[in-house]
Amino acid sequence: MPRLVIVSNRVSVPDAAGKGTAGGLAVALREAFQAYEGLWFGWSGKVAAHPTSQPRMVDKGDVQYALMDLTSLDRQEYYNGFANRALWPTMHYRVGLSDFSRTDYAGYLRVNRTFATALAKLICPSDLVWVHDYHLIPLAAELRPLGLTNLIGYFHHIPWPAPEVFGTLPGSTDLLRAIMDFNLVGVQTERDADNLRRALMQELGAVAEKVDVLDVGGKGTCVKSFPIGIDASDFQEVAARPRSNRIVSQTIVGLGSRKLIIGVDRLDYSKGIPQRMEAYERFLVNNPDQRGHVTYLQIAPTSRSEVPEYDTLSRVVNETLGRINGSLGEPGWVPIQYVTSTYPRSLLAALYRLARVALVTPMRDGMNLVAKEYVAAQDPLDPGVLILSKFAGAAQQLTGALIVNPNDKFEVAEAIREALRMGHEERVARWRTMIGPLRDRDVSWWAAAFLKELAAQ
Ligand code: ADQ
Repeated sequence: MPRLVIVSNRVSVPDAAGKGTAGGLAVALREAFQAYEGLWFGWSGKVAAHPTSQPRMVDKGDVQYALMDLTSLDRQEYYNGFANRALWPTMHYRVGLSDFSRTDYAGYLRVNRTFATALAKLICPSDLVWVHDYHLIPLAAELRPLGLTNLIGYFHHIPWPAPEVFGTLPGSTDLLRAIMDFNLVGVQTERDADNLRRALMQELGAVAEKVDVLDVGGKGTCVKSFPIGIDASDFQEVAARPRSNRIVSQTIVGLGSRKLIIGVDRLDYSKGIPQRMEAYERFLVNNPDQRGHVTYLQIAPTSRSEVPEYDTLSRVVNETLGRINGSLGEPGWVPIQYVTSTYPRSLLAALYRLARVALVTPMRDGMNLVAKEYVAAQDPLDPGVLILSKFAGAAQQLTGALIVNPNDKFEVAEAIREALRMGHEERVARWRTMIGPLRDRDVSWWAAAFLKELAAQ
């Protein structure tokens, strides 16, 4: 069995109790290490005064962690700058928000080179290397000139946009060239795979050897979709445990006979939180008999607060929330409850299970794990209804959801009404179509499918 080397922007080192962070990627990657001995390389999350060329090594059982610190200039240019202010908006079709700066781009390439130089010293010839996400697109192109001939795979967790959209970003052709240094490129959906293949053909003149294998001047790469999953059985089990948590008990008491609608998202403009609040407002305006009978709980932990667009979003969300609660609320009833805390998985699972409806309405999303977690957390005998954006990768799989266009407030408002009125039989039937595929294509399936394909290249 070859050793597995995972490279991601952030590394999540388990704490003394063996627990790591709760984020989707961290959980997914820890799963990959169940089957392999390995090394996990990336940014420690720390900022140091001087650039580091040697990672700090931490040993935890079968997995070794190699942690690089960044300087504050690196963090500003590579992470907050090119990755989060130029690539992230472009990949999410928000060309107007994309702020390209040549200095940030140079910083992005510099950090990728520093990572490659440090990583190359740790890699053995038989290692399988698996690189994650848009922060590290040039990594293989930096590793190859250092003599690495290993199989190197890349998984892109966010959408790959249409070529016309990606092509608006300066540097996009160089990034496409860099993609060709990976042996396997995994994306979330067939739509993303098609977009990337078309960009490679149009911009680099790539020739399709087979449907998913492209060649540019003798260099071949395979582009395929591997929809990421969750640990569905574990989520089901955690959600079914008796609820002893204070927050859950308080939520139950606070709800009384009201139905709960839930939204759980990082505070990010791709998630469509203000638009969702306005759709809920439209629902309350159109259905005055429902006022006082529903509560919408939006959980939205702050993210990327150093990026100005996220500050603006936070302000817009607070204003929208205040306006709706002020104009439609009544003494004893607040239409929208809003919290920004991060919660443990068990608490999130219990809240999902309490909710009759989940509103998962991103404007664009690679996959969206919250949609999958909500379905897995439901009581099989009395499941809730998922309202899901057609622009989330998850919509390709969760076809039992009420699929909506998040840009259309009236359509989302109508879906909320339909979800709240949906009969028991239909709720169970819809849920059953989703839970089977969720369990079959869970996170272990995802990691194993990608690594099997990589090893076969
Ligand atoms: P994200 O954009 O972060 O992930 P998502 O897939 O929904 O989006 O994953 C978020 C994770 O964070 C979920 O596991 C959720 O439970 C957790 N989370 C959210 N709010 C939380 C809170 N308040 N407390 C604790 N945990 C919370 C990116 C892409 C997605 C893709 C994933 C994985 O943008 O499209 O699905 O990577 O590939």
